[in-house]
Amino acid sequence: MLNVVTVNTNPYEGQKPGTSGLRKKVKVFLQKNYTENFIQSILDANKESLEGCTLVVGGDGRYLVKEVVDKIIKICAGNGVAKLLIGQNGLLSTPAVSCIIRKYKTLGGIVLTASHNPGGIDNDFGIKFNCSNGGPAPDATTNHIYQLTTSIQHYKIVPDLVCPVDNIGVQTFKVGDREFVVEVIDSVSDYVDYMKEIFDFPKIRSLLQGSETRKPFKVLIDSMSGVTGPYVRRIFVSELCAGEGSVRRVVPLQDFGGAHPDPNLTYAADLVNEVKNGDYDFGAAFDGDGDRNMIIGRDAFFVTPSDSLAVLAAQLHRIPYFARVGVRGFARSMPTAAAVDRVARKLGKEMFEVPTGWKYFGNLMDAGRLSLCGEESFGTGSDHIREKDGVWAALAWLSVLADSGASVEDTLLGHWREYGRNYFARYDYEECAAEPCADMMRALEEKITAPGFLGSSFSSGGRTFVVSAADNFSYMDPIDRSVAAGQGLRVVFADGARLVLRLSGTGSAGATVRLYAEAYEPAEAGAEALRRDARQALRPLLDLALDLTQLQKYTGRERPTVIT
Ligand code: G16
Repeated sequence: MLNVVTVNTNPYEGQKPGTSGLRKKVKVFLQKNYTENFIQSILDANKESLEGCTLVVGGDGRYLVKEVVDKIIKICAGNGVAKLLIGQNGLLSTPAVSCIIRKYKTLGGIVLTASHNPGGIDNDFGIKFNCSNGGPAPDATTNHIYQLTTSIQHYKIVPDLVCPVDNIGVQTFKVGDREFVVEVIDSVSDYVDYMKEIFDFPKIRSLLQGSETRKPFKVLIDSMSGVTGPYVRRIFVSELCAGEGSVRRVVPLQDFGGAHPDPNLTYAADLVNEVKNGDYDFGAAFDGDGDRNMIIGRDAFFVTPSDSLAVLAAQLHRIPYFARVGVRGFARSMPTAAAVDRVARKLGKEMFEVPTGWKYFGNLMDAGRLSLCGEESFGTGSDHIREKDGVWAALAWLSVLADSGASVEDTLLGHWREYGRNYFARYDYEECAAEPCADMMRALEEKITAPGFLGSSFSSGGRTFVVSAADNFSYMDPIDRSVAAGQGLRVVFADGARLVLRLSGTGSAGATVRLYAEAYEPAEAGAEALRRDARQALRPLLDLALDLTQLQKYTGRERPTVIT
């Protein structure tokens, strides 16, 4: 029989979950009791339902995942949890956690990831709690967890419990007079089974393989050494028979091979180059924990996440899941370009604009009002689970292309011809000094909310921009009426152009400033206007943004760290 030990501890400052869980440098998590405090606080926040419950545990394979899985097992055993479902070797993608929580109706899950942030001993780690709907905990829960971290005095643990997670199978332990079960599950199976229900795999397979009358459709799928590797191999190589040459970086590595596992044109540049220089019709990349995606077409034709969302919204009927369950509303995060809004209008669907953070979509989905949503930060997903889902997005695109027979580029051109084009760019200034950035936000908020700002006009690059709205975005959840205020400064212009400035909630050090710019070109503007280089099209707006925000002065940065 194993015994529960109560260990005295002291609170740490700063254990406040950000946009998506607690993300800090690995070395912060390595401090004595730091990780234990946070895990105990997650469990305490669920105190009422803990006795006899089941939780899902898994992570993206980065440095420290296995050690923290071990701590979670021991602390859960000490706190009356009845059962843990753990991915083999501690590996589960974020969408897979969501899928498994929902499938087995567990109390929730603990996800170990810092998502797209780099891994390794000198980089980032993260812990996130997902609720019984499979989605990231809402603000009320994360605030509660945070409150508990500020006063924690002890945690409960079963130090002598030894439970390896290398092999699939059930292990049962006697803890005091209770039974504690750990089931190590195949990381991939539940998720893949679900994808096979959602999509028509034989149809995608025949697209990829070609036929007597059609060339094979060649894909290159990049897991960026993150957790999606095993999922991608099982789906694209074993199920869709795309061939080993159609996948890359499919072995999860603790440090993602030293790369930044963020699927965008900067960090997935080698995929982009391979697709550009090779004979590929389609490319996709996913981030460390598998919830983000980037889609490119032949010659590395880039699909912005905002456009990807709009195209899928317009073509959801081509996906068996939606043909079966129907299509409800659409949603996007506030800084995401409004391309999908136009689709919603045309199809007569409800449209929601929420703050940045996938957690804001969950209530709408649970209430049956939201089918498809996305974010400019390379997140796309649907109500099939409660997380964004990278592999799902790639399969959704392939389903659309298999059904329409069009290329990626033609799909986009057709979409712009019908709806017009929302040019979009985001400038990130990473790890800046926090104080001047806070000053910058304050100064800009004062400026844009001052009397006279509304209606004022600015000239830039030969264009005139007239302010039609300006505020610090605030959102009231239509379901539970909770309010999230201070979600980003936005300036909207009369021609539909928009500027947004906010501080990231996922960085692990200093402040990361995000500047978003969007300009709308109507369909009537003609082919040339719809096919411009995005940065060129946005130049006047971006120059105006730098002037308005005084970004370079406050951050001391000449140029952004990343442009997407
Ligand atoms: C998380 C959230 C997303 C959010 C993104 C960026 O993504 O789940 O909803 O858009 O962070 O947030 P921020 O702009 O505050 O850095 P992930 O992929 O990191 O979990």
